[in-house]
Amino acid sequence: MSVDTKNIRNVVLLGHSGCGKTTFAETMLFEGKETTRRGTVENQSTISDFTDIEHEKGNSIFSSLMHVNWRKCKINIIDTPGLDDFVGEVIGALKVADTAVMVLNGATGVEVGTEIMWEYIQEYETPTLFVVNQMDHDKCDYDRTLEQAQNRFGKKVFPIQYPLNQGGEFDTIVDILRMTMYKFSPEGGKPEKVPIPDTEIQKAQELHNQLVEIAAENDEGLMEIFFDQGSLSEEELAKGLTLAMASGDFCPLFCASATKNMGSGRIMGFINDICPDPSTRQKIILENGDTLPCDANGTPVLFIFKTYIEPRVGNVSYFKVYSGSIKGGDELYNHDKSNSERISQIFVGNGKNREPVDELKAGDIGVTVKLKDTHTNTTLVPKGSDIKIKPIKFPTSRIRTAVSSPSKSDLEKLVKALHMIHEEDPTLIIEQSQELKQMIIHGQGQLHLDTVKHRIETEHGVEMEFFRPKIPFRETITKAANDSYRHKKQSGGSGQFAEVHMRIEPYFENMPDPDDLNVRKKEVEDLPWGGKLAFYWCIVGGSIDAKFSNAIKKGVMTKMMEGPLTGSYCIDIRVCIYDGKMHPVDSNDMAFMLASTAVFKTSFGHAGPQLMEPIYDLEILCSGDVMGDVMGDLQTRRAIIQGMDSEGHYQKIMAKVPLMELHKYSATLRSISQGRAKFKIEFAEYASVPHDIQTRLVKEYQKEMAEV
Ligand SMILES: Nc1nc2c(ncn2[C@@H]2O[C@H](COP(=O)(O)OP(=O)(O)OP(=O)(O)O)[C@@H](O)[C@H]2O)c(=O)[nH]1
Ligand SMILES: [Mg+2]
Repeated sequence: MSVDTKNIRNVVLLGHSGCGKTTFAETMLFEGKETTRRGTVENQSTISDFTDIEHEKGNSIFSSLMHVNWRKCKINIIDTPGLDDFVGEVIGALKVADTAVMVLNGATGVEVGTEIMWEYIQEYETPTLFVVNQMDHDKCDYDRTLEQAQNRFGKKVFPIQYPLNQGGEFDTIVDILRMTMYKFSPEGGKPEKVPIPDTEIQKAQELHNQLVEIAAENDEGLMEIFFDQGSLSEEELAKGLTLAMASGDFCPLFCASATKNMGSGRIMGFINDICPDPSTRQKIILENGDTLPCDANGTPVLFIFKTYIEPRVGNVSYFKVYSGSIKGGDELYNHDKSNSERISQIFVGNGKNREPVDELKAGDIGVTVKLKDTHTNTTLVPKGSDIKIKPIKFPTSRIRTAVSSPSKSDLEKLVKALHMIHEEDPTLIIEQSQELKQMIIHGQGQLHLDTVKHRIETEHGVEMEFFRPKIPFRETITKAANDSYRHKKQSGGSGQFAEVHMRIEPYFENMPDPDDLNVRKKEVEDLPWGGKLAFYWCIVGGSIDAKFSNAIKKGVMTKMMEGPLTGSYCIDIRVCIYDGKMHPVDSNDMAFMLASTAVFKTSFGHAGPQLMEPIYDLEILCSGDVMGDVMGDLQTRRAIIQGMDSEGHYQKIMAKVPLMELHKYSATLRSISQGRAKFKIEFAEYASVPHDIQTRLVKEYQKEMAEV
């Protein structure tokens, strides 16, 4: 039996690494009788973390789909990794979720990971509920955690529950929505409901009244009833709170202990009663900006939000039915690839286990296998429909490394394995850099790339080595220079002859024409690697025939592609060819090309050559106590601080840093901040390399060339 849209709830578990998401998912499944054995992260027995690499690392690395039936609802749960290196998994899951469950660690409160997740929640405008987990932890401090959450995310974080005790003795929660108290036995599970004691009733009632006001505020009808009667019925309260959640004005907060199996039942009850179903969520935005109602009777629209490659099975595709309904055997169309795809079988998932189902309706999340050529971010629709869901925007990379395999024969296997991982993980970018003559992989952090390496070696049996990646420097000049070169070669019969006189100058937009030369023809070219080459033909009196101009330009380009300083691309140069000589028999294109390359190289050396390096905008979010160390480290990286800002308990630092100095930054930042800092980078501009560093780099290049 398929589940109706109004009975579907799609929740994503988010939070800083180690707050207890995977353990919490396990208690939800156990309470919902999806499993009879409550697994633990320590015993590598959770349903969510089922891969070898997750067992080895003790952290979630992939998002995983589970589901549980609770009262009238099917709750799809996606557990995500809290480590920022695996943020691609989080973003894909958030895309299809209708409620975010932000798990806080009651012992550590709001953490950097919480802040980062909150940013993504804002982007997707996902209704959110908070869970203060680890209530049983010795160092748990519920009040501090609530205060931090309210300070950081606003008073919309509202305590639906508060505990009467915490730490080792935690077993009692006051629920101000139900106006009852839950008391757990030491094994957890279903609590006993007891009246709120007299000592607490006033506090509970005050909070309850605030809750009723929140419920009334989002609907005029409810507001009127509230003013007339001073209260709302249970049904009205639920309706109002659903609206408040959907509008983002209300983020209820709950208490739980995932390891002691306390609290998840009530939270699932709330998800069932109050959290929005997929159709009440804001309409879905399509790629063309249109909207699509989540209607089971509409056009079938499937969106693939995640791909996992399973040994012996191949691609396992996770999808959300955005509209219509889907049955095993249905035929849909992939417009990206112009091919049709038969959805042979559909499943619902619980970790690695899949259970076939007949039908999934709008809003539901499912799994299928063996699609021919359909990847993450693809929309499948009936042939003829042009509906396309706005794709997931994965974050840009933060670190890069050059890779190779020690044996040449494994190189092909390495490339294949990397592409398979990219299929699952679009945040891993593979680049065969012609410019740097290296294979470079880009990712989210050292841990991300280390994990890729580990998978390549264990799952694909290919050795992979990391190297320091080269820097895509650029070369340019700072002043004008005039030079000439004569290329002359006599070998037996016909010889080679060409003489070229060249002026080179730094190019800039709208630069005036040279006043001492007679410009005959101007070509200004955008270079494929950025910057420009202006090539001016200023020959008078036919000293060089115009038919050789292309060969001369080609000669310049040859050197522009492998600059004289470090072999890097040259940019922003104006070249004027103003004189030369030719020979009626011995001059040809080749001779002029060689002469031009040679004169360009010489004049470049006389024109104040300058190496340019890529500069990145770096943004760091770190906890205040590690700020000093983070700043100290930046000083060793030639960073220029652009600004500082405080965000809650966190400090934001903006700086410009040369790419050269960002090598291994991810690992260093993690170690100096003990994981309490995150960063992102974005290419900003090219800037001059300081003189001493340029001298060293040029020497290194010359040495390297001499060794070849
Ligand atoms: N005392 C206590 N420990 C908990 C609780 N929930 C989880 N833990 C422990 O905290 C550690 C991390 O738990 P996980 O469930 O793996 O945390 P996570 O949020 O999934 O972590 P990532 O996958 O890295 O994002 C494990 O050792 C758990 O046993 C809790 O309620 N109380
Ligand atoms: Mg986890």
